[in-house]
Amino acid sequence: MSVTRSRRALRSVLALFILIVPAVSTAGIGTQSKIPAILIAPLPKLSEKTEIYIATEQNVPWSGAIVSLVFPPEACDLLILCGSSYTNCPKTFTDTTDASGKATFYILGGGCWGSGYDSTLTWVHESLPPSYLVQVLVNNQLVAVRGVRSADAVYNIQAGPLLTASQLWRSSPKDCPGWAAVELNDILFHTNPIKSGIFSPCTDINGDHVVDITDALLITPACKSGEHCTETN
Ligand SMILES: [Ca+2]
Repeated sequence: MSVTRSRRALRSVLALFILIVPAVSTAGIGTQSKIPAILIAPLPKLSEKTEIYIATEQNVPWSGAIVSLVFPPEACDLLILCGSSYTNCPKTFTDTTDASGKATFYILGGGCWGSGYDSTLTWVHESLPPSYLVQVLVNNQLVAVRGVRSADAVYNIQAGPLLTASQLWRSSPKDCPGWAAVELNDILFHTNPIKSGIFSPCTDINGDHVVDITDALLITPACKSGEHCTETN
């Protein structure tokens, strides 16, 4: 394989240190807003999207709000975000909420980033510093941070273990494009948590702190089709 996957995301089950991500200001958006983990896929199908619901402070759908997802340099470097140059970091994706208050993102890539989960609007039980996570902005105001999930969770195409945190940080060169692929090892990786219901951050695809059939359905298209994609030079 000519391109490396070594810039693949952190298997951040590995605790550098566990901290509670400080509450990000949610001034301006309603408490019923819903911001799941950010889902990326090599070739996103209809189900493989990140759908963010923004409510006003009166908790009615906010139409016309500009929602931006900013992948900071740490996430941008270590995840694979296909379709543009690997040197293009940080990366920002933007959408405007529709009449039902929803902004929808189809982001090409692979990897798992962050150990946390969504607790209402706060992202908790996170091993990464908040500044490493995807910043969620509404009308240019930071309202949340989130981890990233994908069907493509396993680094090694061989039957190897997940990378340790130290390996990951060392093996994240910034000088070549990355390759994301959903392969047998990814399916095996996700199968055990889904069958057992034992919590695994990288298989909690929607970030609701439960690993169940909902997560399985979100990654089924990618697992069935064996998708892949690449970053460019
Ligand atoms: Ca879940």
